[in-house]
Amino acid sequence: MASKRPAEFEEETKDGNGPKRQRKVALITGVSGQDGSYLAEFLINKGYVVHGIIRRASTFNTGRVEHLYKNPMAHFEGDNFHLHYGDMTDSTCLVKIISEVQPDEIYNLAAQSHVKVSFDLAEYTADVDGVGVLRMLDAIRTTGLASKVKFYQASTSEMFGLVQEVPQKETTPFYPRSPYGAAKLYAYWVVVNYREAYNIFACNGILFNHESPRRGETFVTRKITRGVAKILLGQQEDIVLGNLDSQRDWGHAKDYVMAMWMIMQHEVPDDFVVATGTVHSVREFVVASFKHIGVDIMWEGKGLEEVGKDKTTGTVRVRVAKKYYRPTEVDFLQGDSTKAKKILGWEPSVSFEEMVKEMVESDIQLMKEHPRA
Ligand code: NAP
Ligand code: G4F
Repeated sequence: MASKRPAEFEEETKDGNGPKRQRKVALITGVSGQDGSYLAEFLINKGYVVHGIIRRASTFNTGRVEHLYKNPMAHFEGDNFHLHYGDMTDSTCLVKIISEVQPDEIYNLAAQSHVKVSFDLAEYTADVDGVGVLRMLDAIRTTGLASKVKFYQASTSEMFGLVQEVPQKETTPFYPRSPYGAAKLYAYWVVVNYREAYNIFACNGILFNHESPRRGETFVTRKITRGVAKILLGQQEDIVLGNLDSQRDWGHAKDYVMAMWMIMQHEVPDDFVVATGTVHSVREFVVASFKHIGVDIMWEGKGLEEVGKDKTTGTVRVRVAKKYYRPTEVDFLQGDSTKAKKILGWEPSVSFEEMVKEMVESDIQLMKEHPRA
C-alpha cells in the first residue's frame, strides 16, 4: 500500500529517484502512558516525527501528551506529533495505521500493565499484552515492512517472577507469577520467534520497575507519594497498602526510555535487561517518602495488623489491607544490566532518593493546585 505520510516529511531527491525520507518516523503504542509520553518527548527532541496510538475512552486519556499535540490549528496533531485511534485487540486498525505511517521504528508499549488487575482481567490481559504483540508483528508482515521496520517490545522483569537466580539477567530462567507475567512471556517469545523466522529487527527490553511523577496512581510508588502529599496538605489521614515487604529494583522512567531507543539503534536486534541493580522494599519507599515531609515513620504490629506511625505525634499514617495482596506475589526483583551497559553504553542517572524526592515534590504541587486529583 502507498504511504500517506504528509508531504512535509518527504522531499524529492536531486537524482530523481523519488522521495527521500528526511526525518525518522516512530510509531508508539501506549503513547498516553507513563513511558509512551516520555518516549514521545525523547524522540521528538531527537528530530523524529512521532505517531502514537490511543484508545477511545469516555474521558480524556491524553493528559500526559497534551503538551505535544496542543495546536489550535489541528485536532490531535502537532508538527512532530500525530495521534491515531487504535487498539491492540483490533488487527485491522493496526495494519491500517502501520500502512499509513510507514514507520522506521515501532515501540510497542501498550498493555494492561497492572499486575494485580491481571488476576481479575486475565483473559483480556492475555489478549492485549500477549496476542496483541502477535497482531503487531503480523501487521508488520502484512504491510510488507518486515525487512525495513525495527520493533521494540516492552518486556518486563515480571517474567522472572519467582526468581531462579539473583540478580536476574538475560539468561536467567523465567517463572511468571501472574496472568500479566505469563502474557508478557508469550509476547517475549513471539518476538524472538519472529526475529528468527522472518528476520524482523525485533527486540525485547526486559525493563525492571521504573517510576516518575507520571506513574499511574494505582502503582505502589505513586500511591505512596500521592498519599504523602495529601497527608501533608491535610487532605487525607493515612495510606492503605498491601505487602510492605516486597522488594523492587526501582529506576526512573526517563532513563529507561533512553534505553529503549539505544536498544533500537544497536546494529543487531537483541534482548536486554534494563535495571539499576539497587533494591528497596515497599516499606523503605514509604519511609523515604515521609522523610521528605519531615515525618519519621515507626512500625508497630505484624501482618494485617501492622501500622506505620508518625514517631513524633503517634498518628497512624500507614495501614495494611488484604485486598491489596496478590494471589501469588513477586517477592524480590534485582536486575543485572551489565549487557546493556557494556554493549549499549546505557547507565541509569537518577538515584532512588532523587526519584522519591521528585515524585513527592511533584505530588505536593499537584495536590495544592488540584486538591481533588
Ligand atoms: P502505563 O502507564 O499503564 O501505559 C500503558 C499504555 O497502554 C497506556 O497508554 C494505555 O492506554 C495503553 N493501552 C492499554 N490497553 C490498550 C489497548 N487494548 N490498546 C491500545 N493501548 C492500550 O504503562 P507504562 O508504565 O508506561 O509501561 C509501558 C509498557 O512497559 C507496558 O507494556 C508495561 O507492561 C511495560 N513495563 C512497564 C514497566 C514499569 O515499571 N513501568 C516495567 C516493565 C515493563 P490508556 O492511557 O488509554 O489506558
Ligand atoms: O507498583 P506495583 O503494582 O508494581 P509491580 O507489580 O511490580 O508491576 C510493575 O512493574 C513491572 C516490572 O517488574 C511492570 F511490568 C508492571 O507493568 C508494573 O509497572 O507493585 C509493586 C509491589 C508489589 O509487590 C505489590 O504487591 O508493591 C506491592 N504493593 C504493596 N502495596 C502494592 C501495594 N502494589 C500496589 N499496586 N498497591 C498497593 O497498595
